[in-house]
Amino acid sequence: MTETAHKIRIPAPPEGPVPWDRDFAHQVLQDLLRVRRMEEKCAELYGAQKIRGFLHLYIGEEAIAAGVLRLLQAEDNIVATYREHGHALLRGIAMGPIMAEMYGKQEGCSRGRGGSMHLFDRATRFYGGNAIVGGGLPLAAGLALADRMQERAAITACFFGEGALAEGASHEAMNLAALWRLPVLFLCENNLYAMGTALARSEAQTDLCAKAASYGIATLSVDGMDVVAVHDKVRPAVQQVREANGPMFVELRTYRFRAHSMFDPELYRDKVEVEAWKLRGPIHTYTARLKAQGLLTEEQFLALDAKAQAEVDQAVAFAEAGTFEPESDLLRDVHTPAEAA
Ligand SMILES: Cc1ncc(C[n+]2csc(CCOP(=O)(O)OP(=O)(O)O)c2C)c(N)n1
Ligand SMILES: [Mg+2]
Repeated sequence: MTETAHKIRIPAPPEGPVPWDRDFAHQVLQDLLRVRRMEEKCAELYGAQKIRGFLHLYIGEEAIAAGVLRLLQAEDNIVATYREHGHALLRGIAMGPIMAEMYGKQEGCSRGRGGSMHLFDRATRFYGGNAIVGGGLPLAAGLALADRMQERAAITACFFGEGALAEGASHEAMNLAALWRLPVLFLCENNLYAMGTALARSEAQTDLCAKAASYGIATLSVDGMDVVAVHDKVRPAVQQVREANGPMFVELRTYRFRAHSMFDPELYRDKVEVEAWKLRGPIHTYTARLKAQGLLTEEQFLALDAKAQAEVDQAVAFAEAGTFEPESDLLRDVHTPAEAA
């Protein structure tokens, strides 16, 4: 256990046997690598000005999406934030349309009108991508209420950063979800910073579970850098929400390895802290555990990695071949008829 500025405690890296069979273990590793390689490419493409505007990378936090999304079913809804590329991909949106969306091309999953922060796909019930901090929680409560009213058996998984808990809308949503026993799984990705503000600098109560518990919501805190812990500990939480028809709150303790967005000089955290967290990196710790157990060879790792890289190459080619919307399309989806404007 190391302690750095802002009283941030860094536990030892995840270790110990992985209680999964080889096939499943490899599938999860493939998920982690797909997200990581896609986003590394996005960073490169941003430098080349192929991707513009905002870009918030999930690098370092992938174990959360990789661990949770496998627990959901096709009829469940997902709501996420602007740091949602990994969730979108692992929910089943193809990498090509995700990359085309990053480029702002009309072949993108939001037809090029959303960009990095607004990936959306009705078919997989991926309800965004939301640029408003805390904006997803009321949306999730609404989706769950709609399911209840339409007698659909589904849960809504709502991912958000710990910064969202400083927003009133999040508390209103948690309160109503608890009061009406809505099937929402609140998944708080606590990476300890909201842009440049450390949790303890902005919140009087830094125990995030205590906030949810104040609404009578059952809570759970999990090491979000450990894909095994995320998957195996969130599983009963998903089950509980599904069966008990009421919300649950899970804090996933994590860390982003990159800047908040592409415009952040990172003056608020020291390099020692970042390097200490990197030792807990979700891909290399998991890979090391699998190898130590004889569940993975270096050749198998390289093959999975090459597969992820090939998918990225194809996605980039798809985005490059895509087209920008013609100007004549500009008024499509504008709800006031042009003549009345
Ligand atoms: C309502 C609102 N206020 C402020 C912002 C500006 N803003 C963008 S990201 C961010 C930090 C959010 O941090 P957190 O919720 O912890 O998510 P993380 O970026 O760490 O994943 C802020 C304040 C915003 N987008 N929306
Ligand atoms: Mg945060």
